Amino acid sequence: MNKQKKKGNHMRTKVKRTRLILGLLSLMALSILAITPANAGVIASDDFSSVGSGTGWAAGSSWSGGSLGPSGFTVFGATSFRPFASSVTDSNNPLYIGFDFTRNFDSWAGVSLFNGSSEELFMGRPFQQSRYGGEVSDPSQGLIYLGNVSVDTSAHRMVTQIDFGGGAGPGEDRIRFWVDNSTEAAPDATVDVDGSWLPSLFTQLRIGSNGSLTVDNLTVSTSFGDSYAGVPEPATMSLLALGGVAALRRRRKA
Ligand SMILES: [Ca+2]
Repeated sequence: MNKQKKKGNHMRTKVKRTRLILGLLSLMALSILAITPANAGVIASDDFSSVGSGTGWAAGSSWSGGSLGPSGFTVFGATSFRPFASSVTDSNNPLYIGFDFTRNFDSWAGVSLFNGSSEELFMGRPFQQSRYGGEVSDPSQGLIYLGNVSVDTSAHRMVTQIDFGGGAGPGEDRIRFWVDNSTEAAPDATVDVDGSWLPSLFTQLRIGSNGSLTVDNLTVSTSFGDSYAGVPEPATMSLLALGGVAALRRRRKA
């Protein structure tokens, strides 16, 4: 009697385990499905996992003048450029640029959008500023905007949006800026700029600092979510897949 009861309990545990694994598998499938369409608006990204990693960059290009490490790409008193595969234009509207940002030493540090050799928008720690923000380049006067987060040596997630034609005045663009802030409706800074200050296309990105700057999980996209969260690293995707395979194996054995 006791033995049979035990067997029954064992069967029920088995059924429960199979149900649990099936549940986990469907959750995994759902998360992969959720990741795929969310990345549809990604124009360029780099997880800095290896030299030449990332998508949306000119064929054969890579960041130079810096070093790759576990926390990203670091420049030290240097600038590093990488051209886009094709020009990023105002047809990608609004345009979001997101990255992990860690700086050191008392100097400027930032990621900049360039049109050819002309720097157009700087994002990070503008020269001598005590808070993070950005600077719109202009031959006569730079326009600096700042968020609420004070400059330190911790890692921060920064997102900048260019809303082409979204400014209050005629022909004005609007720039919105978030630091460690995942609420799109409440940016840390909002500024309108004359549309003639910002070009309608960008050809390359620059990572630069007069001190040290580490950047990771860089994402240029047309969605706040993609640029805030960053694109999952291939390692994460492989782990998800491995988890699925392992669960299947366990299920077959059971
Ligand atoms: Ca990385």
